Amino acid sequence: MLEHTFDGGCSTMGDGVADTPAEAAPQFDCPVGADTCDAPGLDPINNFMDYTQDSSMNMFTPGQSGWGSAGTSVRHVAPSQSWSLLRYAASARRTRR
Ligand SMILES: [Ca+2]
Repeated sequence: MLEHTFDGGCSTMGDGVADTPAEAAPQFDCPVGADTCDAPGLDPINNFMDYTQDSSMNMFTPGQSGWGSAGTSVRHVAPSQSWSLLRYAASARRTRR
């Protein structure tokens, strides 16, 4: 399943997706330029699998897309964990009709 971008923290495994920059912990709001790990890349605050506000989230990486469409990936996320993702999934479903 697709993990959150902060899963694994700064470890080399991170979230298990090669092209998402590691981050130490979830980011909230929209901390542009945040960089919580020494590994290359700023924290992926624009990624749907982080916890930033909806207006900041606008992408999955190509590696994450390999897990399937957003609609199938987000079903693995518990409702209590990310309302933003669920709202995104709902809007994606509406768009698809
Ligand atoms: Ca970094």
